[in-house]
Amino acid sequence: MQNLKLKAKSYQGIIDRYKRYLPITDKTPIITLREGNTPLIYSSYLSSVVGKNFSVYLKYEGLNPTGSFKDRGMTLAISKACEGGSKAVMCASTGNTSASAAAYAAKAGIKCIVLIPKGAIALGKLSQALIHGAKVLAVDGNFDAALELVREITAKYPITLVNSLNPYRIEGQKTASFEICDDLGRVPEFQIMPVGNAGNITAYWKGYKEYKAAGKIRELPKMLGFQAEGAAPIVRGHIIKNPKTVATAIRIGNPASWKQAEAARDESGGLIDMVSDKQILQAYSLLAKKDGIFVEPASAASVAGLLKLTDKGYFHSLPIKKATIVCILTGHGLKDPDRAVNTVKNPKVIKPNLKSVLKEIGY
Ligand code: AN7
Repeated sequence: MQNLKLKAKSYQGIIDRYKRYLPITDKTPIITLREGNTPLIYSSYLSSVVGKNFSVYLKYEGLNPTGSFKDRGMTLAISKACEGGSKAVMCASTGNTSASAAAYAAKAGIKCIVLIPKGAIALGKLSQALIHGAKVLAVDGNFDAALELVREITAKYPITLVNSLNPYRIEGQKTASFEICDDLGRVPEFQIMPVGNAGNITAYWKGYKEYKAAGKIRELPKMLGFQAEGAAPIVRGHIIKNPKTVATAIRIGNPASWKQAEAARDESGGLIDMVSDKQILQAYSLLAKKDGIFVEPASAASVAGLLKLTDKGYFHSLPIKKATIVCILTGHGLKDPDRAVNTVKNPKVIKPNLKSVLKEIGY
């Protein structure tokens, strides 16, 4: 395929880097946009908030080609779909999956169909699915209803499902755990992440377990997942019919990988808890102001969770003296610029002269 024409030894994406851990063969056409290899950024601010001897790192997945972690799973799902001769893929999406599916399907030259919940996805994500040429249909219902339809259609027609029910999505996404361990040179003690449809927590946990089995790491991290209060089926123990949260990416009431998320929580000795929209937006602003990192609201759920656990004394209640905590920042802030503008004051309009500017900036 195209990427193999590139002889340079530059980074070639997650399939190339981690092929020995992935279900690919010499015959798999590799459809890549050079996803992965995202930075793990130390946060001195958050480390100081948690306390002495705690190091907090941020895995900035918003820097993937389409601006979210979905690209890791999509490169493999689309490559395998092409290997199998598929001519069309389909997904339901709160936005990021559709943006990623549309981009990778475009690269592969196959058809992409996406069902989105009407009026409930961020503008940046919608614009991505549209401009990449996907057939976008807005369902007058929520994500869960859209996913149900996609499951039915892809079971009956020759269209490949590329939601995280597709095992190749999970396989691709697990490479983020590998990167974290490779970058740190060890496993972190804790990993904190948002939970929506629960594919990503399933993928990370699989990745850590495989790295341990391969002798790359000695221990496993505790998996700490956070849902939004108005969309917290796993925390509450029942399906939420009308999920509500400003974090539209995780506005999901019946996660497809519910059981796997509980397994990751229980096997790791971790937890799945929830944060309010207010806590999410506070963390969202804090990340932008203190760390210079712009994420979408759903991603801020991990840092909101970190702050909630810190307030509750969770980390200090454990029999550990020092620890590394990794927060996953799943998507870029530019996906949802309206939210940013609505969270702060709009710029003040002034006269176009020196005096007016100097007065406003205090010089
Ligand atoms: C930024 O795009 O479900 O728990 O359809 O976009 O694996 O679902 C997005 C989910 C976290 C939750 N952060 O991950 C979709 C979709 C962001 C997201 C999640 C999503 P999962």
